[in-house]
Amino acid sequence: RPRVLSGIQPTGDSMQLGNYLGAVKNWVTMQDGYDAYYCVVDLHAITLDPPEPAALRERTRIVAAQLIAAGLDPDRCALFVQSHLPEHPQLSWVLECLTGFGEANRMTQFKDKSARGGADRQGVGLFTYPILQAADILLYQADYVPVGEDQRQHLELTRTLAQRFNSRYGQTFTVPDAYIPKAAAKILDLQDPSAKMSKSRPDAGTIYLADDAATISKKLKRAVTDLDGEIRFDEAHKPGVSNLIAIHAAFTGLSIEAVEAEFAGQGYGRLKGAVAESVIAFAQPFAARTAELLDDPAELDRLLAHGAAKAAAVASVTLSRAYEAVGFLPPV
Ligand code: AQP
Repeated sequence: RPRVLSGIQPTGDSMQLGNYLGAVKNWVTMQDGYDAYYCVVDLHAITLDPPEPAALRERTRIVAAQLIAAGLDPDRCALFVQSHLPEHPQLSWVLECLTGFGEANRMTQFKDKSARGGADRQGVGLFTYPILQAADILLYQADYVPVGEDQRQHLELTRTLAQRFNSRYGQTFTVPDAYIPKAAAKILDLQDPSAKMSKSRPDAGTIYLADDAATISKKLKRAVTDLDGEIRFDEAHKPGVSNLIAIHAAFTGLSIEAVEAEFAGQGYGRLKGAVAESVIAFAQPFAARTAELLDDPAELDRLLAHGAAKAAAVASVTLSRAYEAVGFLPPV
């Protein structure tokens, strides 16, 4: 079976709609037919505004619970926490030494995220995190990486580093392909449809899967649209309306064309109301299941330990091969 690996950061108190539609929904589908590894990437979560230690621990459990509530089954996939596997930073170091400074500097997420903070918020970790991400992926010899469109450039870097390592030290890593959904690959901020929806942007433009029904309705009611009043999918000229159509289509399973047809000639208010209903129909049972899982943190931790053991079986083999290829003296 082909292998897949992907990760999500435990930043914020809940995953947002874009995380689910752009990535996690595919993770759930890919448990069948793929050898699937999914990781809560907590090492990445301290790259920008490191959270309070207790909050980071809590958020790690929340994301893990949300992933299970979304449909991941710890028996059918390996669901684990990145910091439980020391192999991730151990491989990352080697890949850092293979990465050009200019190459890392071209990463647009680094530019976006560092532009948002002051100089004191820009640690070296924010600069090198795409390389740690490459290690996350290459350790598992992943064939596919199911991610949203925003991660395409990082995946390209991963492919480049795998090829560079293989040509310098001999065939060691599988060169992975991105697996990006055709629809909903990039969910946009409701208040600023020129930006992607993100946990680290202001709350009003981001729907969290933990938001209650009233909050979801309010955020959607206030979503920025345009002045021509026509419900039509046109990402270039009508990004706000197209975003609402894409969200509705993804949650109802309808095609974009079917949504356009359903709302032809109607006002934006009607569309927003319907999107709110389809999001809430998913979010309410999802929140209830998440709460149940969080009620028993010991069981959740046990599931994550089980996932870490499955991940370690693969990661330790890859790391030993890579270290040996580089020429590090093996421990006896
Ligand atoms: N707006 C989006 N549309 C589609 N996919 C998205 N993803 C994130 N935002 C969108 C996908 O979600 C997965 C996990 O993302 P992450 O939390 O690890 O990091 P991120 O991409 O940086 O997500 P956020 O929400 O924007 O978090 P912050 O603000 O903390 O950095 C990835 O596969 C990503 O493509």
